[in-house]
Amino acid sequence: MNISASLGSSLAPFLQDVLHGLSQPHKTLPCKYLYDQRGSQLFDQICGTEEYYPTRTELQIMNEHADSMARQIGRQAMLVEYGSGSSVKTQILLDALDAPVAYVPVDISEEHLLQTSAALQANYPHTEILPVVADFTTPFTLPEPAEDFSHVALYFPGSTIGNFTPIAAGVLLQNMADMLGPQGGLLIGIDLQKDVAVLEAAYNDAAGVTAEFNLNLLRRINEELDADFALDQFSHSAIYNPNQHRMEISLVSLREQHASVHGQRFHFDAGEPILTEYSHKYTVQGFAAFAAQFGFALHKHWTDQRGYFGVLHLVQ
Ligand code: AVI
Repeated sequence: MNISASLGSSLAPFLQDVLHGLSQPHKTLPCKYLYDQRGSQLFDQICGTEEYYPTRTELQIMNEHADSMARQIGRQAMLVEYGSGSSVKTQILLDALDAPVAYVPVDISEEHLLQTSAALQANYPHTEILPVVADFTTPFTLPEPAEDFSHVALYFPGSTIGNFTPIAAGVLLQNMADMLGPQGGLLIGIDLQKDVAVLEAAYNDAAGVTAEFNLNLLRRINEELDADFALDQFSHSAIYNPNQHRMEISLVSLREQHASVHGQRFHFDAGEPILTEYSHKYTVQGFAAFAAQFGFALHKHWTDQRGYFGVLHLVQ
């Protein structure tokens, strides 16, 4: 990969973010870069591990309560989904909704988005599928469906909000509130606080898939940013911080060492962590109180029997 040729193109922000993150007193790398093609495959594998409960629990909640959710959302909505991926959970919702006018999947990965959208349009001929290639963390314009719709229903599943810092989550909720307007609603999946052993097992699966997912970030930096991290000299760590109610996921340097990224040399102490991801865990009432700061009111929520995961409908 020719870095100089790529500067000024889409690689430049990645390089800048990596150099910036590794220059901080507490080294950090933005978690959005975990999801290259290999990282996305590994994340899908994580979802299938015995220990990682969120995906299957949320799916179970959707299967059980989609009719009730659809009633709360109401008729003739324009359903917008952030970070739609392969839209699996959305199809459960689309099947339950009463005359949805349009479905707008929003994702940064164009190829995957367009493929999924074409397949969905064939399955839902009466709902206009209007894909938008965008980074939903910054404001973007919604498309206009051909038919009139009564309101926008925003769907944000997967507890992806948990990977944002509280400040970034607040910015996102404010952008959502601005986009939704007074009639709109937000259906959001959040991972709930629970036994620490359950949480830590979910991010330290026995097969080592989460560790590989985390280390893949260094492999990606080596490959794309002309870096020389010794992958076997960093180890995966995922620990629950009970004060901040979050999993803190990092790569820990196994010895004192150096690594260069695009000609810039970084020093690592033995045991020094590079923070790669937060995964915040909430209570339903705690999240509702947080969202209330941005004009949202909790309308209804659904959870599983163990109370592991919540899907909340919040209205403006
Ligand atoms: C995508 N996100 C909600 C996952 C989570 O649980 O925070 C990412 C993940 N990281 C390691 N395992 C899963």
